[in-house]
Amino acid sequence: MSSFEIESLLHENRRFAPPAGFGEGAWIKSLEHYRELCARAEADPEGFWADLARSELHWFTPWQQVLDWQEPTARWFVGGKLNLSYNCLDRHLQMRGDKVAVLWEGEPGEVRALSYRELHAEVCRFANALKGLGVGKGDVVAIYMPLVPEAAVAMLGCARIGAPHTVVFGGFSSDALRDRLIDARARVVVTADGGWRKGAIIPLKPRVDEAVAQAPGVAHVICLKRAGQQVAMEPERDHWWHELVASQSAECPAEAMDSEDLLFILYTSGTTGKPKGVVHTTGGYNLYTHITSKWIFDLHDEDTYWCTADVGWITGHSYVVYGPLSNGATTFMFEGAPNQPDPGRFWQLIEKHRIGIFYTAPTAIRTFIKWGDDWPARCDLSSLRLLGTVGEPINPEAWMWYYRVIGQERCPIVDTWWQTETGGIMITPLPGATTTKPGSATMPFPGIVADVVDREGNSCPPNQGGYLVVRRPWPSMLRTVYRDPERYRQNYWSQIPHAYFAGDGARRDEEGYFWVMGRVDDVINVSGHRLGTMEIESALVSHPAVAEAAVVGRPDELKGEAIVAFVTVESEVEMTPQLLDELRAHVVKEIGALARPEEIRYAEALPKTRSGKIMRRLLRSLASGSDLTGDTSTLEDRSVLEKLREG
Ligand code: 6R9
Repeated sequence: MSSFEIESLLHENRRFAPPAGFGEGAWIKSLEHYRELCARAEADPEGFWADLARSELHWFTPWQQVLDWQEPTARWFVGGKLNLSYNCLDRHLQMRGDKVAVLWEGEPGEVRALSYRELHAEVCRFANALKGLGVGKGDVVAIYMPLVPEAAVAMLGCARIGAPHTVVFGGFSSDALRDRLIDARARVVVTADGGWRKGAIIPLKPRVDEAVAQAPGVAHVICLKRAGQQVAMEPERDHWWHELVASQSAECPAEAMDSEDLLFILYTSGTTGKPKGVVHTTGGYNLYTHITSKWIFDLHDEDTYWCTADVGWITGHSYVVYGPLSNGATTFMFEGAPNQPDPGRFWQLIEKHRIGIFYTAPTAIRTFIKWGDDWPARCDLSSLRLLGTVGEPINPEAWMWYYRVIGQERCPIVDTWWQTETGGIMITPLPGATTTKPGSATMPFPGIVADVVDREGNSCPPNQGGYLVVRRPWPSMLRTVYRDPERYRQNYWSQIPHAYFAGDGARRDEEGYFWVMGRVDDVINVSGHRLGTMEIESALVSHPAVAEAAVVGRPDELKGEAIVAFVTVESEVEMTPQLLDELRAHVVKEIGALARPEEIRYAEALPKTRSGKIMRRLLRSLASGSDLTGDTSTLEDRSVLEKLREG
């Protein structure tokens, strides 16, 4: 964020109280109610979470200990047994068997509605099919699918039999998929013949074939027929979903899982070249995603709720699938792009399906602004009663547009700050209780002890920027980095004494509102997608022509940040426009289209200190076209700056 933006945020003083009457029908009714919950959690944190776990979830066996905390290792609801798929399905059958659980629209326009009874049956059939392939408790299943109901079926099917899943976003390349299959030691991959995106078909199965050829641990591939594509099927290894489930029973008992059994691994970018496998376990994750869904989105039985995230991201896990279904809500999924066939598609979907709660990303909102007010104006948005955002800081003007044009000044906005690692929303308004300020995620969820601190861990005074931390363990916190406990400790629990280090910069204003500024590490946020600069650098240098690469983010009006890469090439290589295209394509192949550099600049050398460190601060200034302020005296060779400035 530029100093100009920080300056303007400091002067943001518009505020919006919850709409009159909203609190009466809401789960959390007022600021006093919120404060009571916080006070209760403060006085007795374990009692607070235990009461909720008892009243909100079904347990096969109660726990013996609420929390076992040996920094940095947390175990929640120790000894308790439960099943997330049971809490999302079975317990609703009696009261809500015929209620729609998953409502879905494909990009070409077909609609499907699965009731809780139907979803339960599908999940059981799929779970039995997995068992038939020899998958049992602890066997990792990778899911690489379009956004179709079967993606949720596959996740819930895994949870039902205790097979941890690792969902890989369908936009990742076969190389990225392969790396994750190997790291997670996946035994099975669930995919589809393709999925629709922007009027074209994404070739998922061919990418799986490539990846699995280099991931020998994968014994089976299950392929859903979705796009009617011709795909190669490897005998023995590959199975059509519909053939596999056809003969399966629609009953499959939910395994009693230990509260701390591994539920899923989700890979996310960090400060090294290798994505890390964030580990979430069963009990705490179920509780926290359940209660945050309920209180923040104020879910009631008559609501149709739409979170636009893909299940390949944590938002899709927690707030498309598990949180809403645990609450017995109707969750809507849309497979396609917001401008397919025209830029009005989202608003048409809201009108058609009478969506009440809508949760999306600031980058999407900025794109809608660009497309113009006319598209939403043509649709009836009167069903909306609550709006949310996630993924990156929202600039106040985008917030105001969302409030005015989409919410028609009637709907509260919840700006929710959280991460793959936190499992659920951490800092957020509660719609019936919190007065919001555009650009602020406001205050911590009850029971969450967040703070803004300096390097030593001292709280910063109001309006002074610092590091965002969490001081106490919470139920859905990541438990470790898969097969790398040292990286877990190092990354999250050793930067600031006795606190979870989020990697974000923030400040708190005089009223205690949090203003999240963005990453303080080598992670950039492109259209709400997290990417490590090191990952992209590794991809670039894996190309034979590239000698060195440094990647930085440049502020971008639509995407938040855009990727700018600086490279030097091997001495015998000549840089040409073709080679630049090839390098871009190479990054897409290594990681996926979401990592394609917006711009690649090259020179004979990169700016380095005398000790050989690349001066990223200078590269960031170059990338954004701003003046090279600050100290350049440690720079080894000043002339390289001039060459890179021209691009
Ligand atoms: C849920 C999700 C996490 C990073 C996080 C921060 C940024 C997310 C935000 C936000 C400001 C918000 N972020 N929500 N920044 N305001 N409301 O996005 O997870 O993909 O792991 O990204 O996203 O920088 O550290 P993930």
